[in-house]
Amino acid sequence: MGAFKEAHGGELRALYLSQQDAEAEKRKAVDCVSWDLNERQLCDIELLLNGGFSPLEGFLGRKDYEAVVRDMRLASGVLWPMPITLDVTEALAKQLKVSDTLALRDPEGVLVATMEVSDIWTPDKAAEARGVFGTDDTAHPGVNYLLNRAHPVYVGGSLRGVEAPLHYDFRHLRDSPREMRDRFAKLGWRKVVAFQTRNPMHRAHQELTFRAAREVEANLLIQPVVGMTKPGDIDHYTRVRCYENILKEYPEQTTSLSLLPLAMRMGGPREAVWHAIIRKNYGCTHFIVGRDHAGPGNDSKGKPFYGPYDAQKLMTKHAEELDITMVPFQNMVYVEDKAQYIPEDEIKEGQNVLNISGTEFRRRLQEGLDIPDWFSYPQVVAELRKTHPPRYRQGFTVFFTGLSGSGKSTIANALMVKLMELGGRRVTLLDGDVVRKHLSSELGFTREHRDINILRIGFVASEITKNGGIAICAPIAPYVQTRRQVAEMIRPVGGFLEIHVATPLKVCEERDRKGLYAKARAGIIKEFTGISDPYDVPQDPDMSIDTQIISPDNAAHRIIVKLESMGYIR
Ligand code: PPS
Repeated sequence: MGAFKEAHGGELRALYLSQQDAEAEKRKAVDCVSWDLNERQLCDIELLLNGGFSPLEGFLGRKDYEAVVRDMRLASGVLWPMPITLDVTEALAKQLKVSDTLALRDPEGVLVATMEVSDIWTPDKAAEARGVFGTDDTAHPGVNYLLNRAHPVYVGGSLRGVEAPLHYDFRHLRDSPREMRDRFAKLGWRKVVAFQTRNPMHRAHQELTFRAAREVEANLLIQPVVGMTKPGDIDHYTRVRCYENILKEYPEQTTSLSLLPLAMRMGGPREAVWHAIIRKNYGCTHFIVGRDHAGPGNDSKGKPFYGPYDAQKLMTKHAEELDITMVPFQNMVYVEDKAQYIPEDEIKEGQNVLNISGTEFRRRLQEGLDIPDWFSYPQVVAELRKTHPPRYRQGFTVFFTGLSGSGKSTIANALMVKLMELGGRRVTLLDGDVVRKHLSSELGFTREHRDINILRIGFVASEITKNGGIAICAPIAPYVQTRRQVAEMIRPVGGFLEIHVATPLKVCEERDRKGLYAKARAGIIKEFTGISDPYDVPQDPDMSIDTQIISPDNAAHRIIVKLESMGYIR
């Protein structure tokens, strides 16, 4: 007890320089080594600089980092659960030494802060993952980021803030901890309970937050995360419009909405403690911790990473040290006979409980099915439907892969014509030959060039898909890794179907329509797919077509039926 309170002393440690000093710092930084902050680092630095991560005074140095990973404390003993580190490339690390000044810039080159480098080291990331997240399973989004996306070297040191990262969206809803505290003071809000969320809010959340505020006789701050959340979450633009709608459902003058530019790690219990400290810095007195707070979902064996109430347990363990009080909550469920939401543990025997899981909710949105009023507010659902239309109004990509001469182009053309006959969406055919003429004319057939070619096709297809159109792609796309990258680009923005045109090499070679196989065998064409360059056979395509057995017209028809069964056309 005490250490944490003393460290904060109720005071914020914003790290911005005065305007005059900031100007001088900008001039000085011109001669310094620069690092362009990525999306996550920009989120972190914003909260470091504005005091959201108080008492931190910069990205962690090595001693603090090791203590945080091991004991959930800074080297001074102050409770701090999440390592906030600056990860950089080896190339940048080589240009730096301790006590240098590092200029930290946004992607446009604007100087956000300078760092007095105190430590440069290569962390044991797997040990960090196990210490912080309790696992090194990359099914955990925080672990996956750490092991597969974060750069290999950490640089620590104190920060001098020059200019806050810029936001153009929802500026009226963004507050620094100082501004938030001032607002509470102005409104006379002495007790404030904060609610953290990364999802749209429905009736259950409204009821839960309303109850929490009533229980502790406090005002309510809805403070959703708009930095980085779990991959696949609903985008924050849509969510904020939903929150603005739900705000109208609270009694006037009781509730406030403010956005938090936090990059979540989905760290469950440790993350809950971190969230609470941040809210304390924002001037809140209470913090709601519900079921499975900041939960990352299931591990690669299908088991939850953390127990549903582990976060509450860890918060309780450190309650004495935290200068903010937890308001624990059970899952809220709808009891039909009472037409009311109540906490799960208050259900009496024989009561009829209704529930729609997250997965079921998404399915109903996808298929344009009914979402009942007891579950959500019609204005919230309408907002979600705007950006998440049912599948038959979403864009999609049909991606053919197969050997040269396998029949991809013929089937792709037949499919295009059938889709145009059906109408409703615009169709673009990105055939191998067409793409090589218009998009990739300078490329050859080395592995590197093929990858660039396929990724270009993927990029164009993902843009078409995102904007509600249909992209039909028909390259050879011989490498599994690149095909996977394309699928990952497109799936978040619409439908993606991989079709393997599985005509055997022998047949393609016998047909040899363009005479290329003969030339390849003669060694005139080098690196020819199937002859002198590999083709990775798709292991799990959405459909496999052998043109020896089935005509192009029939193949296109089968694809149409498949698209119908998936709900993309009707
Ligand atoms: S890739 O691998 O996906 O980038 O290839 P793609 O863009 O589909 O281009 C394949 C067409 O280019 C012709 N061609 C070759 N194919 C494979 N390997 C080599 N070395 C090669 N050189 C030229 C060939 O005609 C392919 O056309 P399709 O329509 O597939 O028969």
